[in-house]
This record gives sequence, structure tokens and C-alpha cells, in this order.
Amino acid sequence: MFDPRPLVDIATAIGREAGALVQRMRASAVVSFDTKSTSTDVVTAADRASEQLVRTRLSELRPGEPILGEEEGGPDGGIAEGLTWVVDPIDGTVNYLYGIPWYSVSIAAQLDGESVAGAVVEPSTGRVWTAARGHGAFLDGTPLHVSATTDLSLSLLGYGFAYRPERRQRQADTWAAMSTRVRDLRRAGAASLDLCSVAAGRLDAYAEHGLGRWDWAAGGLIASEAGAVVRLPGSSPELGEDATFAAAPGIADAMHDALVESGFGKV
Ligand code: LIP
Repeated sequence: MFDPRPLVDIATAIGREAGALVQRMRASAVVSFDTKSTSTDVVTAADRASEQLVRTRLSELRPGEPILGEEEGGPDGGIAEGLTWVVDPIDGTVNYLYGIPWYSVSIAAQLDGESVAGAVVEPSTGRVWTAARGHGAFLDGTPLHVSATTDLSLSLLGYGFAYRPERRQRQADTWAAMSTRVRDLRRAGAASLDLCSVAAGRLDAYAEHGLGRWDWAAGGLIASEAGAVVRLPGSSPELGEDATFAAAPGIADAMHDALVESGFGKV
């Protein structure tokens, strides 16, 4: 019987090493960066150094297994058959650039494209979020459970915005429409930690478009193993082909319907 838990240990150990590296680099006065899809979509020297470290350590501990990383890419088509490692070297790069302590190193193992193990390391606090498929979700070893909320109007929704201005406007329109349907909204800037927040009941739901597999591969498993309803890109046309959605089960249907009514599926 396949046991994914040893893969969590590897993801955790390497994530901690990469987290220590990005913290050391953050301590330097200047964080150098380049831009990618837009002038606001940045990649720092620490992103690149972190991914290099993760790749090197995975090749030592798991030789020959493919790696998909945000900065250096991966197997053709993104995911190979069998086991693939999926890495976001710094999730929340803009937060990292600004010195806002809400970013992570996210490492997941996927089997035929489905996450079976994951670790989300918070370099600024040392906290580690983990999950193995079928074995629950944890924060520093403490079991995680989603919120028990059943009232949409009392729910806290995590949200995100793309880098491209034209899409941001449509996403802002949905944000505005949702603002009268829920308790409040939060835009924290790191998808992996938004998904972990749903797992911990710190958010009642989270919705965003345009994430990379590396953004959701570990956090989506952690949210699911904590009891959340999770819809990953390509699984829910009503929310949009590239939508990521996670919600406490007591409000999942109502949140889904409110988002669709607010135009979320058409941003
Ligand atoms: C970020 C995501 C965030 C999203 C940002 C960006 P990155 O990932 O975590 O949720 O809103 O646009 O994609 O680029 O920092 O790894």
C-alpha cells in the first residue's frame, strides 16, 4: 500500500532549508528582482536561489524524479506520469519584496497530477503546514480542521487578483459584488497560505483565478485534508477554467453560487 507520509518529511526538510535561505537573503538591505508577465509580476534573486536549492536537494534525496518549478519550469505539459515534485520557491513574492512576513516555500509531490503530499513552510515564523493524502492536515503537528460556519453572511472570504490590469478590473468588480454577501474579504497575497488559512478556519473560503500549479499543489491538499471543499483549476467551469476555490463545507455551495452570481466565473 503506497504511503505518502515519507514524502511529506522530505518536502518539510527541504522546505525548511529553502526557507532559511530566503530569510537570510531577505535580511540583506536590497532584494534584487526582475519582472515577468507584467511590470508588477516580479521574481527575486531569492526565488531563483530557493528553487535551485530545492532542485539540488530533491535530486539528492529523490534522484530522477521530475520537478516542476515556478521559475525553471518542468516536464513538457507541466506534469509527468508517476511522481512529480511541484515547487513554488517563494509564494507571495510581492510580500517578500516589500518585507511583509506572509510568504512561503511550497513543495508538493503529485502522483499523475494529483497531490499526495505537501509542505508549506513560512520562513518568517518557522511554521510548517503539512498534509499527506488520506492522513489529515497539520500545522506544526497539530491537526487542522476547517471552520464550522454555515452562514454565508458571516463568512470571511480570501481573494486574489491577477497581474494583468484588464483582468484585475473584472476581479475587482466581483470583489465589490461579494462585499455585501459575506462578513468581509481578505487579500493576503500568497495562495498557498490562503489555502492553509481555510484549512485552519482562519478563512471560511478562498477563491482566485490564474494560479500556477505550484501555488495550489500543497495548499490545496492541506485544505482538502482539513475538510474543505476544494475545486482546482479545470474542475469547475462555472467558477472559470482557471479558478481555484476552497471553502468550509457548511457554506461551500452558497459561496460557490454567490461567486457565480457575482460574475466570478467570467473574469
Ligand atoms: C502569487 C499568489 C497570489 C496571487 C499572486 C501571485 P507568487 O504567487 O500566491 O495568490 O494573487 O498574483 O500569483 O507569484 O508570489 O508565487
